[in-house]
Amino acid sequence: MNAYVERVLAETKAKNANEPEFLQTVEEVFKSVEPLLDAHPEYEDACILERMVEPERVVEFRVTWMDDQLKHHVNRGYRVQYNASLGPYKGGLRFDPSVNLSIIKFLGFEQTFKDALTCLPIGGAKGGSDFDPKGKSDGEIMRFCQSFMTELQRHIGQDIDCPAGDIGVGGREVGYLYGQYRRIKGAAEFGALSGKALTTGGSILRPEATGYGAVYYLEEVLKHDGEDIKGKKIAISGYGNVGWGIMKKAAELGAAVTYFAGPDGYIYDPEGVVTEEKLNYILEMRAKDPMHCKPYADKFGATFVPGTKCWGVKDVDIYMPAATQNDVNLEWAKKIAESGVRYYIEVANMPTTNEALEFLKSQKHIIVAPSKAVNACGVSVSELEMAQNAERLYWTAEEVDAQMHKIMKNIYNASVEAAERYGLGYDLVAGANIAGFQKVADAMLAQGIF
Ligand code: 2IT
Repeated sequence: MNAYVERVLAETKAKNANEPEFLQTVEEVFKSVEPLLDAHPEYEDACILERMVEPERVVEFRVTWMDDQLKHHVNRGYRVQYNASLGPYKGGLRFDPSVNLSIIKFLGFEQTFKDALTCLPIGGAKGGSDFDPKGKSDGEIMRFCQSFMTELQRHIGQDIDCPAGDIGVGGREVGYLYGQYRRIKGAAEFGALSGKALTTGGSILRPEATGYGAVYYLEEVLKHDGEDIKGKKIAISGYGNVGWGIMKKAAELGAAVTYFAGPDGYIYDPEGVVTEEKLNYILEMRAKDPMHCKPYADKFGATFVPGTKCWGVKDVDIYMPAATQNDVNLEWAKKIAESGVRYYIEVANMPTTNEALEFLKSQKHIIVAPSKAVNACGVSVSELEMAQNAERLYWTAEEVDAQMHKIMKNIYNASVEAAERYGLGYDLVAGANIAGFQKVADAMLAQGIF
């Protein structure tokens, strides 16, 4: 291992021993940029790695809110403003009981390099709360969002930090957050939040963007292999906003998601989630109860397999984990390798443990694509939303979609080129890490030591 990486990893582990997710992503990224560090000793001179493991700012705050029975509750809120050397901090908010500082730091770190890959002027950030939105009434969600924003508003702004959604935060939550921001600031500052409704400065195609972009990236990978997406079958995990976008775009291009997994088990629908009725039902089912996908099988006569994941099924061409972090561990990775499926396209942020990722990359018959490239279209359309807000205009779907295609192609090409430049062959994972890292590191150098 490169001595500089080794030293900074050891220091980071010692300092952040109780942050496993953060350490996981730091190790994954730093190990894969070793060839870049070997070629650029100036990064070590300027303490680039030491600076990259320290977010520019961590904000942690109390969120008190009242439930429908007028009982008080206290949650913890976070905003990690990771790195703004490329533009205002940008990244989502996650509301989920699993949220803690390690998870928000890992997401902020990943977001920094993802946002760099988009080649748009945005820095990296992430935030959220351990608040559990499941089973809460609309009024409870609204009061929580208002209380959360009452504190967060002092740290964000269109030129400072623009949060958006992530797990547990969708259009409804962004609407409540923006409303509170606007009331406190006394100004219609649309660019302070993205993922807003179309009537409130939102961008067309933002809800679809992450899933569509993942499929656009997949098309580039298939093209490289002389393959076409038409007729391909896909297994995914997760059927939230991102999974739904994948289903919809795949159907439009003549492919089909035939397996999807949720918290209660997985669905096998041999015909695929391809009709408008099925696609709409996914949204309805999720809004009603995000913990169970079984109702889909009951409604459409599909197969439901309880209590397990669909990794390892053989009758698909592509796997796309689109649920949450560490969905695929070494055990699942071995099943994936045995299945003979060629394409493993990460979509959720860090869906693969480091040992599983290394194992999958070592399998010659599998092409692995990394989430920070594959899922970057979501934040890209968020940035296009900021651009529309800044010029006080709305773009058409055609304009936004053309940009989405361009951005995803650029990300794919930049990753391929970066890997080739360092003699790594067709390594999309290392290529994306190197291309994103180099952009951030060079901007940091150019702005001097701080
Ligand atoms: O992980 C992500 O890129 C997001 N949750 C979207 C971030 C954004 O600012 O749209």
